[in-house]
Amino acid sequence: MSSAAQALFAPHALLPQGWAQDVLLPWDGTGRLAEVTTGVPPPAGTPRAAGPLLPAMPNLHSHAFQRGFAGLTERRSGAAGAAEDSFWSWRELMYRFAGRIGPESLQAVATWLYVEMLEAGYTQVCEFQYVHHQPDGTPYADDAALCRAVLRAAQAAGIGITLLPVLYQTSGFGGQAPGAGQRRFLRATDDMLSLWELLAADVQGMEAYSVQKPMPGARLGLAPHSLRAVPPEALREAVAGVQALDAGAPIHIHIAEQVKEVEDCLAWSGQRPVAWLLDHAPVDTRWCLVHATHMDADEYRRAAASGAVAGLCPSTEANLGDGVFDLPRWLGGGGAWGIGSDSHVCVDAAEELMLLEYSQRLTRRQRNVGATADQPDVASALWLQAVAGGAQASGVALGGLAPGQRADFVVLDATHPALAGLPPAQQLAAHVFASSRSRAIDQVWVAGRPAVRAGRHPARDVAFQAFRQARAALLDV
Ligand code: NGQ
Ligand code: ZN
Repeated sequence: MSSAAQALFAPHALLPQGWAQDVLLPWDGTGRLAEVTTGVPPPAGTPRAAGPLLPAMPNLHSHAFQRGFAGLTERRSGAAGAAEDSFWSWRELMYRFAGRIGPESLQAVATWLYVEMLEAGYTQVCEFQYVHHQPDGTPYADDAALCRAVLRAAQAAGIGITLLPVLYQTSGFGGQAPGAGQRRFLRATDDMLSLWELLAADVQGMEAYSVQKPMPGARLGLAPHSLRAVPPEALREAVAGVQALDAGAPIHIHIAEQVKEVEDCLAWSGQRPVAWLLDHAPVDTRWCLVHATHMDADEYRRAAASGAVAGLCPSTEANLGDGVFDLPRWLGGGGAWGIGSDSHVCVDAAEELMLLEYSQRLTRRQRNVGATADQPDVASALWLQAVAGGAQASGVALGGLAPGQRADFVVLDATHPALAGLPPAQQLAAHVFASSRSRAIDQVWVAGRPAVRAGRHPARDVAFQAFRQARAALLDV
């Protein structure tokens, strides 16, 4: 396979409308698909995908630093029983870890994480970046030091990034003073807008595509952390300020993840969080409502109709004991959704989709809940929906195998024991539901370039060594 390829031929590819045969996928000099033609003979000299070809998956929610302590909180903290361990006690441990991260360690952890993401079929990451300052809360000499660390990591790994610098001001509804564990996150609204302008220049530089060093798209958005952390006036000003600079900038917010958050919001405002947000913010297709786990029927209907993407993080939501999103209700309202790996206890697009579908089956006692009238194969249906919603939340054209979209592909390993000899839709189903946590990915392409071959990213070993050292140093304090 030549890295200078300008087209790929796929005997089987998952197009937005479903599986197609003998698909030719040529792209232009900016790495975007020029056209998608089906039923054509393989052109001489064009590389051929050895397995079923899928659109690559956007990862719509990441806190990169949390990869460094994934797996380290699976231990009961007291004698009183499981009730003592909750999202909120996990958060205390997470804050301790967040207190130690620095620009170099963040870059090392994020680079490794992004290598893992690429190997797992994700080609764009929405990085919800909220650690901004030094451990005592004073800004770094370069106010953008930690945001720039994740931009460098994305560049080193070759993953597209939607950077979402986070606005964080309070510890609870009604303007409660932040705690010591939150001081690295705090920014006045003006400081956020100046940071945003600094980063806008960096991100624009990354967008430049040259034949020597093609870069996948970078995009800058804004993340008001949550209604707990951002008072109404700051939310209004920051969103308006960013949208004056870039009218289409993605806006991501954590919302209604925990029951306590809903109760506190009701006590503060008389409204549930999603209802409050829909009444007080210009929620539309630019918005990503991360988690949105606890909505009543009216909130499901209104939020879906707003055009916002539901940012589902199935493995983290299970890990933290959040609750279960009602996917059929959301789909019934025409809602868009995508997946994020959030705290990175799992970095695998297929596994997230499996967990999402299984949470629905367990609560409804039904099967194939995510399938649609157009797409009865549940893995194909989930994959396509998550790609479309993830692309929308990323603010980047990577919404599947269609002209104008970035040439980002996953080629499955058709020789994997779970897949070998099956028809293509069943190979994807086996990848999602039946590969027993072993990966069935052969290649991943980003903007018309192979980023992963034979399941491996070329920087895997170097990135892993740096990650290992950084994690050991972070834990040894
Ligand atoms: C975060 N994570 O910002 O990392 C949050 C926890 C919070 C998730 N919500 C902190 N999964 O929400 O206050
Ligand atoms: Zn989060």
